[in-house]
Amino acid sequence: MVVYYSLLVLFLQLIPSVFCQVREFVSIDCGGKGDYTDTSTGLTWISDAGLIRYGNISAISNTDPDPLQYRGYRYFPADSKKYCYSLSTVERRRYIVRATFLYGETDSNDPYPKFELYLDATHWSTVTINYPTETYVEEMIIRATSTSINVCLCCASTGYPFISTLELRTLNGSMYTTDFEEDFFLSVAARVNFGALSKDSIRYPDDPYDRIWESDLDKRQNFLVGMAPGTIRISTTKNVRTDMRECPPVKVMQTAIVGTQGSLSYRLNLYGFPANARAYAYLAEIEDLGWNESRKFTMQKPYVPDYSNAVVNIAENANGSYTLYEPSYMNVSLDFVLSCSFVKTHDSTRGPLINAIEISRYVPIVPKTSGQDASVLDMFRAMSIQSDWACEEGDPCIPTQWEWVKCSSSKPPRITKIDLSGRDLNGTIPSQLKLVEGLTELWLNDNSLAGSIPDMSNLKYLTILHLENNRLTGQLPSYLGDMPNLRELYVQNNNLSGGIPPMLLTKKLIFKYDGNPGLICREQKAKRLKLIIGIITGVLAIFILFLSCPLMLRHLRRRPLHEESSGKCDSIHATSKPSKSYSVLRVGSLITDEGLDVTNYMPLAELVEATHNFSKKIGKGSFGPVYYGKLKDGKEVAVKIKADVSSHGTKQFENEVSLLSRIHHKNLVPLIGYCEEGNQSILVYEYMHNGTLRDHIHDNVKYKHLNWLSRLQIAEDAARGLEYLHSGCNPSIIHRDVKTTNILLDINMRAKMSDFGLSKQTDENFTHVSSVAQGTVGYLDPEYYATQQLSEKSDVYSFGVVLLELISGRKPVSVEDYGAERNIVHWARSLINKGDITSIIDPSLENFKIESVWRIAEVAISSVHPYGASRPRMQEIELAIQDAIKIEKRSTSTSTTSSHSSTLYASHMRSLSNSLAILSLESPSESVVPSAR
Ligand SMILES: *[C@@H]1O[C@H](CO)[C@@H](O)[C@H](O)[C@H]1NC(C)=O
Ligand SMILES: *[C@@H]1O[C@H](CO)[C@@H](O)[C@H](O)[C@H]1NC(C)=O
Ligand SMILES: *[C@@H]1O[C@H](CO)[C@@H](O)[C@H](O)[C@H]1NC(C)=O
Ligand SMILES: *[C@@H]1O[C@H](CO)[C@@H](O)[C@H](O)[C@H]1NC(C)=O
Ligand SMILES: *[C@@H]1O[C@H](CO)[C@@H](O)[C@H](O)[C@H]1NC(C)=O
Ligand SMILES: CC(=O)N[C@H]1CO[C@H](CO)[C@@H](O)[C@@H]1O
Repeated sequence: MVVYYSLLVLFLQLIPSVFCQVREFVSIDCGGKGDYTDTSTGLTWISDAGLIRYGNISAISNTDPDPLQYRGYRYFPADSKKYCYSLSTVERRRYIVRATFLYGETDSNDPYPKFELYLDATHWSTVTINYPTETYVEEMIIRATSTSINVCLCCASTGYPFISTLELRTLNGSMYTTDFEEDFFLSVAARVNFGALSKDSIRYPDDPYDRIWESDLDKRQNFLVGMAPGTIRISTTKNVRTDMRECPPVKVMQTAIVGTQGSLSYRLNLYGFPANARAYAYLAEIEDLGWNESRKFTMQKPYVPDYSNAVVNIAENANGSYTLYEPSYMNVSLDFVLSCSFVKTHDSTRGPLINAIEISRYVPIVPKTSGQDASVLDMFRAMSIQSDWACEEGDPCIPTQWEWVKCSSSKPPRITKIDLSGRDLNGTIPSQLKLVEGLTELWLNDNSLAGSIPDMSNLKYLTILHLENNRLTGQLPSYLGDMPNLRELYVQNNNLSGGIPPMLLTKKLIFKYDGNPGLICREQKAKRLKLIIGIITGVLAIFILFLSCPLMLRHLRRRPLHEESSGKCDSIHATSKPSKSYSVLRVGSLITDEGLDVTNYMPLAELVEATHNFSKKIGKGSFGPVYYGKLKDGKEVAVKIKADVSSHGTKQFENEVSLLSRIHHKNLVPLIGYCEEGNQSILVYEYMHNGTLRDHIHDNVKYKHLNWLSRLQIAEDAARGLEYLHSGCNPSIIHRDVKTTNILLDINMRAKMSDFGLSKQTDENFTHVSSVAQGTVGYLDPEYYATQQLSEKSDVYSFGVVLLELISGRKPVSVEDYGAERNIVHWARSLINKGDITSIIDPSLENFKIESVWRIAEVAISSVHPYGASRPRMQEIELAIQDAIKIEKRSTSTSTTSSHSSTLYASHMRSLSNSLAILSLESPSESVVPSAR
């Protein structure tokens, strides 16, 4: 039996080793030309040439040639197949599996690759190359589930799948044990060495397990954004004892950062989050404290109940200086932006200290295809090892099925169809076929199979069986007549002999058996039998019908109850399955006419009266002019007149009204009526007393200044409205024109989105940059503009611009404000990337928490990411805004936290923002602040 004949057989010896000793690694240079030793690490790299059948090699020319493994990569076709490397493992041992990707600068204008990475059947990551000169690293910590693992690439949505290196690192028996390892892998999201001496990361040989400890000086990472003043880097040359379970390298523990003014903070982005995580801090006292000194601190953020009140005293916890202490959370739920802060207790003389952290996301393990099914498939593969079909790699079913099998969607998947017609199979049909219990179709016709038909009597779902045109011998087994679901049985042109089981001739079944000289056909007998069986079956059927009648009646009676909840837009909860289809209402056919009667039809005369013959114009939307009106019942309304009727036609207008009248959400401006008379198409909306958000931000004459908390609340309302359009409506609605003039404020200053679900036509700022891409200058998603592909992420981009406007109080496009950069996105991005947030904050804002502004700035910058796929969803943005509101409200609410911690928090805030001379006036502890400075 040849199983995985093409696999690399790597013997990972179990060397009995001293703790933290060097172990054997597998380092594969994908697309590499030969084997070599990397002089900087001493690691031996092998070429993948003998390990994988498919893919081509691409060389990277214009990148610096070091290290060698990044001189080229292997790439695979962008087809429906998956391409896998198989690595030998020892079952239940723990490993680090690391795949890296460096695309390199290319001359072509093709989009950069985006594809999927799988570890066995578990989705590991979506690899998205945004920057071709950056090395993307995916690292998974696993406990091997069997004697080999597959790392598969597939499903390119742009470009083609490729890989630069694949590494397997054996861990010590108990390292990285978790309570969840039966069901979860750990995907490493951050492993940071604080106080690093250089920008280089630390790995083998300093780390005997070759974990990569990223330097906090690495500019790309922004680990120290939002750093508290007084933060210094310290290091020692003395040895640090690290012989605890996770065993970080001594070199990592010899450096640290210290908050000399009492607080320490950092933030980082955790890709793949929000999620549940395993989080470790690695701490060691590496300063020599005097007898009368102490270092005690607590973690203020993120707030984790049960942990945040615990006081850390490193030397005491570790029982001595220069000794590792590794407090950990085995299961903590973290957001995309991790913002940490530590503050010293008031009886402590030194500020907090951190040497390193490590955060990994729990990734649920998806079960592989049933092992017994896979073993049978392997037997078939072994019959024809040279052919392409037998060389398909990885799991037979996940993420894509092998070309010759079909699978059930159960967990684990089972094989339901094997199609090996005409594949040059010789040998006998494996007797283990009966193990494939879910099989419904088996096609083995037109091969050279010999021997007898094996026992398949337990395959109760088998409906189609093709064995014709082989060299099968022996009898036609009698169980074939008893298979309950068999509908098609072809055995012609074999060497079968003996009698035909009578049931086969009487059953309702397509049965072909000619061309078998030895088969004896007893048709006469069979016909009589058929009659008798027919009668018996008839009687039985009637009998069964009688029996089942009461049951059926009961069933029928119950049914209407299940059919009640049918989905209208307003009854669909926001968490319902996101719909794949989008409606911008240009696609009229998506919407039916039902629902027109929900919204009032209003005669033109009534509207003329309500608006005093359209005398008070209050605005101009993309739809047309808007007038103020007051209905007879006293209700104030905004009346929108459609400017250009001719180009649309009434059918479309009806469709729009029909859809709009079914959308109800407290953060969307409600439609209360419509009118269609003469050449006029008119929509009547609830009147929003406080005008547009734009007026409140940019028009200081008409309205009083909005403070930060009100801005946050407006942002939250608007985000909710948009989120509802994206995921609460079916079909999903893309707004296409999110901007501050389309965010309206009601009498209570609650924000509602307006102007959604309309065909956009006439707004002056509305750009007609191309025949398809439409939006307002300054808010228009550049990716949508470039690709013409509209998605919800285009709204996210525009909303990001709105958030930047809220922070800065500046307009989206302005030559005076931004100079050469011209727009708010470039301007804000470059400042925020430098860690300089104070320069973008609206100078008229007072009394705000810088942390809260940071939270919004971060989510705004990720929202205006050039690539839609990298932007957050509205739901994540909403969560970020809620976070910011929580932060903002913290000291103003009657505090539940202990008074000393809020004191320190306030002082921390003060020192952070002292360049703006901002201090939260509500802070209950003014008097304590100076002592902390
Ligand atoms: C790899 O190279 C071969 C021959 O040069 C070519 O036919 C094939 O299309 C290439 N494969 C990919 C994925 O580009
Ligand atoms: C972590 O905790 C959450 C909620 O308490 C639970 O649902 C989850 O199963 C736990 N484990 C992991 C690995 O996520
Ligand atoms: C600790 O004691 C030394 C003298 O032994 C003194 O100079 C120093 O100020 C003291 N530090 C504190 C924080 O009390
Ligand atoms: C702590 O260290 C001291 C010596 O430095 C030793 O005597 C003591 O047993 C240690 N305690 C523990 C709990 O390891
Ligand atoms: C058929 O089987 C024989 C031995 O049983 C083997 O030598 C031969 O290569 C096989 N033919 C094919 C096409 O696999
Ligand atoms: C296989 C192996 O090296 N196991 C070691 C892992 O680390 C523990 C200490 O925590 C040692 O006791 C084991 O021998």
